Amino acid sequence: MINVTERRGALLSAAAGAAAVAGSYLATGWTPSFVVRPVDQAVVNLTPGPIVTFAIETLGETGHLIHIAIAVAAVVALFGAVAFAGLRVATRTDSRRVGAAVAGGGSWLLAAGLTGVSLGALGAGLPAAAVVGIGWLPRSATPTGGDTGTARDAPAVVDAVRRRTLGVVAGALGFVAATAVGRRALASGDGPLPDAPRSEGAAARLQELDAGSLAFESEDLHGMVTPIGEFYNVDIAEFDPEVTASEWSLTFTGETGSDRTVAFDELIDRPVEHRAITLRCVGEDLNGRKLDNAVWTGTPIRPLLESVDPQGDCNCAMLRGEDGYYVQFPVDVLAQGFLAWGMNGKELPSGHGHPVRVLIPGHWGETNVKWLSEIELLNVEEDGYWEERGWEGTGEVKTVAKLWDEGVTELGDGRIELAGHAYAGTRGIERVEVSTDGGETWTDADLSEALPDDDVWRQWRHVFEADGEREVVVRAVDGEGTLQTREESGSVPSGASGWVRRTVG
Ligand SMILES: Nc1nc2c(c(=O)[nH]1)N[C@H]1C(S)=C(S)[C@@H](COP(=O)(O)O)O[C@H]1N2
Ligand SMILES: [Mo]
Repeated sequence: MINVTERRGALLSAAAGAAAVAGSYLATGWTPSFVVRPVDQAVVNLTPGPIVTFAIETLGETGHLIHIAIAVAAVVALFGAVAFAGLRVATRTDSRRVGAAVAGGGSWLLAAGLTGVSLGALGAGLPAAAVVGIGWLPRSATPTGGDTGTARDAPAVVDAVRRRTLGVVAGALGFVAATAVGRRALASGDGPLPDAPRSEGAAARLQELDAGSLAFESEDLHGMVTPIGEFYNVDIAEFDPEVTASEWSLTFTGETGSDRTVAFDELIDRPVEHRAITLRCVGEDLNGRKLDNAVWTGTPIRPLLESVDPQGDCNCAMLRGEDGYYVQFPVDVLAQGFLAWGMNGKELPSGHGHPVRVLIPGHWGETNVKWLSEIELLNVEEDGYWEERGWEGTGEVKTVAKLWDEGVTELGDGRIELAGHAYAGTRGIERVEVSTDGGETWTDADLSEALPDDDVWRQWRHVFEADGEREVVVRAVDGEGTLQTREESGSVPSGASGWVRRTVG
């Protein structure tokens, strides 16, 4: 049987655990120093490949939420156990101070142990100490006289204890809620991203893309360039690594004539380019939203690569990021790539690989390593993170024409505008064809201007008279004249294929 005291202890401990986690979040925000992060990392690492694949394929964002929820629950339980010990010690020693010190000090140690950051860990320690310090009651004040006994005591005493407990628990939950809301507001007030070093030429590139773009009726449909805050995001971890430009370096290792480490200042001193490069994730649905375009500021990889004299037998390299991500593909492909420190003229935001990421034209998103730290030249091919989990996503992108919800607009005069983006990597898009009769007949859509030398999507637009329900189908033809594959397949393992179709009108 659980008696009143035990229930009270459990409730207070849970409240203290939640308050400790919230306090850590208040101190650190959603950064690697937040106590949930190491546990989340463990959850990710311990999850078997097929489940990760299932989560991506079937659950999508829900999959992320689930593993975050598991990690948060585990961390609340850990801090709850420390608080519970604090309550016990308080009762043993009959001292509120000692109990609070044990709960607070223990939580601080636990947080510091988990994150390695001792100052931020105070954020976890203080609320835990407060909950235990305020919540604990001496034997003389509890109905059952402390640790053991049953609730046979005077109703007035029971009531007073209950009020005290609920007050402390409500206070702790209020703290959790205020922290969750307040910290987010604080983070979004971080202000605009600074301009990237040597990004002066990016503005001209952005204007050039703008000038060649189609005007859409729908205001929600992206133009040629995706705004930074709306650019899609795919990460293996819930927490972005925090790497400052002065800490950052890139090391070439493995089968090289000579290893080499490049620092940030050295990198940005190299010849600068501003390139439009579109990214698409191999894991997205045929008509999914993990396709975006930006203008990136950076420097070509080829000269750096040649300077280390790659010598491996497989002509292949493993790239690694600070988050533990790794991907392997041919050196020839890497040599066409780009090391970027700017996005649409701004410093790379943390979610897109601050301070430096790789961009590989025409290849699936997973080759574009963020928070890049190492390029290892190999002798033998090895699987990357996603390849170990069953994907084949290091090759060239498939051709696709999208028709998103925002791309269908009733113009009010009986006509409907269909609009979207089409992408075929470095092959380019030659034509987008639209059918409004389920694929019987086809019309060429209007296209935004073709941009040479880039790896960038094109916009398409087609207006037609709406006369009842129509089945619309769209398909693209790439710059080599090849029609988008008709045969339908899911995204696993090498990207979705088929033609996007939807009912309109
Ligand atoms: N270090 C690192 N790089 C990474 C990833 C990652 O999880 N970690 N995800 C890859 C995948 S699968 C894709 S589709 C792109 C997405 O880039 P974005 O988040 O900037 O859109 O980054 C790639 N680079
Ligand atoms: Mo991806």
